[in-house]
Amino acid sequence: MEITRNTRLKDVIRTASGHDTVARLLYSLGLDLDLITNTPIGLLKLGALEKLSFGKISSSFMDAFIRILNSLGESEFSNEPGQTGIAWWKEAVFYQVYPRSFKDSNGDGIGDIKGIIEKLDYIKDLGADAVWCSPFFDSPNADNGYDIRDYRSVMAEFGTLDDVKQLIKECHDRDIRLIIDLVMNHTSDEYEWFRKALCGDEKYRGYYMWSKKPNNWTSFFSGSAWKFFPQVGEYALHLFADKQIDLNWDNPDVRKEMYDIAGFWLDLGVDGFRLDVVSFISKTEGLPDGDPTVGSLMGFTGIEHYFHGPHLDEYLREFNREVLSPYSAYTVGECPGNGIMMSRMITGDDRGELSQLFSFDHIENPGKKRFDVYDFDLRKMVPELVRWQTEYSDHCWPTLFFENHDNPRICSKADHTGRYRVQISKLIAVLLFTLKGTPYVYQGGELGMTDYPFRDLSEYRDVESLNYFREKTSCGVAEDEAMKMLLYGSRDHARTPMQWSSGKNAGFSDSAPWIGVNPNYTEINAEAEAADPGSVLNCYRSLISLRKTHRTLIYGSFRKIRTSKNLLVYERSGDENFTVVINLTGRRRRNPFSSDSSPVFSNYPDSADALRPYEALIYRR
Ligand code: TEU
Ligand code: CA
Repeated sequence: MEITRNTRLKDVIRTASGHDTVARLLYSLGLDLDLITNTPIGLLKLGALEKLSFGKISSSFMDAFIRILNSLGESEFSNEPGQTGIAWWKEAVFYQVYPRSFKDSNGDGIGDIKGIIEKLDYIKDLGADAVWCSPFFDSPNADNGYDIRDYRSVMAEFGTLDDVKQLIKECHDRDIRLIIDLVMNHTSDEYEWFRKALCGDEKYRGYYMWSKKPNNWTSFFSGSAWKFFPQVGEYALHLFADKQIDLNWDNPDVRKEMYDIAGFWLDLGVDGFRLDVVSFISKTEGLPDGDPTVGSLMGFTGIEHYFHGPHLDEYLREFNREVLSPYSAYTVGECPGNGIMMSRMITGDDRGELSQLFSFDHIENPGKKRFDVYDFDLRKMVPELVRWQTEYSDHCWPTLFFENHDNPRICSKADHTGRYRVQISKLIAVLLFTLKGTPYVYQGGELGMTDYPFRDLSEYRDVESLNYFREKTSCGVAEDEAMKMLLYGSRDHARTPMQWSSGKNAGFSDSAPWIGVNPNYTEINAEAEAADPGSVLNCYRSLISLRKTHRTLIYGSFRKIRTSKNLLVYERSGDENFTVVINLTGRRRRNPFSSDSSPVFSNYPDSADALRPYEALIYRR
């Protein structure tokens, strides 16, 4: 179906690309898709949006928008219900390790592979079945290992290839699966391929994306996405730091290299991959300029040309056929900005692409971006969360996560006063382990670790934060205001050392860690929490075990029960029935179920008739 200004909105959102693009557009304006599905607005023609937007949507934006809608190809999808197949990764609880900040085994202040091995029993005791380990490959660390200099060797600071082989073995000895983090969209500028390209080697030049005249795309880490290399007199594309150069996936040799690399690690025994920004690998041919309005709404100019590029599905299918399926490897793709319907194309069980993906819209409130100074409102994430529970289709399986190494701590984000740290952390655990999908716990989330009280720019380490500060202040933002933005959005909050004990450096290392330890480690740490029955850690343990002993919490159907917007109430049904009642606010609310029966779980130590701030209850019938 060709989309024009005369297409009615309700027809636009019948296509996968139309649905997701309109939903994303509304989301960035702080609105919800229900606006179109549940009201006569759906009857309006696309062109009418221009007039209704009070100048927010320009005519050139509408042109770009229509072009995007029509360029996304494979659009129609069917809503056929199906049978959800079983798989180990649907039943597993994943635990994400960020090696640099997890455990230092040799006293140099930097976490390492041997440190992870030391703590595998801790991960096992938590109840996790699988580990996702962030990159440990050789890297100059422009972006903490997401800039890979050699895909087949290990960062010296982290250990050796033998250490990783040992890690694989020790995981498997404990029945823990291990997936590793493959960064296939870009390489370090210090990688052999790029160095050869700079020396004029034609073969390797073709591995990257060049231009004599850069387009207007911006980098995720501030400024232009192009860097000039005088050696060759041209600019190379880098969507991230200028030491992370984008690979040219349209070159079959590049794809072959990547499949070989994946095969190398699968031969060593890893169980699969988390694929870094894998949805960005295919870019619109000719690398045309991005639309400025789309750019300012999304925060990044050019994104419509690669967030689900023209050959993405084709390349993922090829990757799967060539290397993943022969090993039955599991994959979870990082797909920022990919909406629910297009995600079905990537993860549908009959599509032969990826097992699962991470999409991030629920992590930020509608209309907000990570560096905005605001308190995250849990209520506003509900429509998005519920949609992935009900509309993602029986042929797909959601991931469940609220934290990772790129986001501030959720308990701080939702309440910067810290007053309800314990309740919010446990509320999040209830969502992780009672919603449908595969839970991903990020290291320290199970302790209710918080954001770090950064005061000085010198305490930050992340290239994104440092560049952001420089960009903002050079554009006239006052320094203290820019500092406040970092305090709300920096990825470094998630990267402070894991708090193991109340001992020196939180038990992370014998010497000063590479980034500050949160001063609250004396109270918030694994050792103290293990001994406290009411701790966040013990809540995680008991909810994981609840989930494991009741398959209804894994495969049972999901139904949202309508109450007020301040509560999230849902049911998981199968052999049994679980009802989950969550107060999403910091105020007392009436409990619609209080007289029914007593809950099997509460995030408060005692019971009460009314729902207390952020109270979360699980009932079993
Ligand atoms: O992140 C990609 C990504 O788009 C974001 O999550 C990003 O960190 C930020 O939100 C942009 O505003 C992945 C990795 O998870 C991240 O650590 C890397 O820095 C990035 O790719 C580049 O490899
Ligand atoms: Ca170390």
